[in-house]
Amino acid sequence: MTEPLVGVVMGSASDWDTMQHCAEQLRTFEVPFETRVLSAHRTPDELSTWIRDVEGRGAEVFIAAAGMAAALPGVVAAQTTHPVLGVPMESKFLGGLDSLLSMVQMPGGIPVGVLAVGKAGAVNAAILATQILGTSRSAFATAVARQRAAQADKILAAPDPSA
Ligand code: RP5
Repeated sequence: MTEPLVGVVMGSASDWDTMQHCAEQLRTFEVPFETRVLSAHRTPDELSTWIRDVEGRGAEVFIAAAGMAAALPGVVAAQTTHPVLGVPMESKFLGGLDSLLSMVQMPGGIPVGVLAVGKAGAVNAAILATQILGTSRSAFATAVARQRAAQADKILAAPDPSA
């Protein structure tokens, strides 16, 4: 079995509806990854154990998704020197602005790269993780470039919405 290059963690199983799009994008790029539901608040010890474990098995990038008081990416970043990408989940009462602000205001010295709220962020986190891996693995860089070209072709094939 291929060991994961990306560790994808989410604070609750309720985040999967959104994060399945991240997993799907990683699969499209054939990036080996592993997903876990682990919470900074509800399962802090198990989260630390998993970070060490998945790093030991080769993970080079982390994607962490959480909603509300979204501490998860920051807590992951505090425990690894690999890049951590945060995906703010849309939340019931504050629409995800709470998640976004919780993630983006990291103190200097412990960075988290924060993506858009919701599905766009989930997909973009997967693309950005693949781009990071692509700096040392040309197959991943090529996969991203191909998708970018296909995306442009699709738009340019139907440029007039009134036609
Ligand atoms: C966060 O709280 C999770 O990431 C989730 O987005 C949110 C709500 O969690 P549940 O109450 O649905 O488990 O920790």
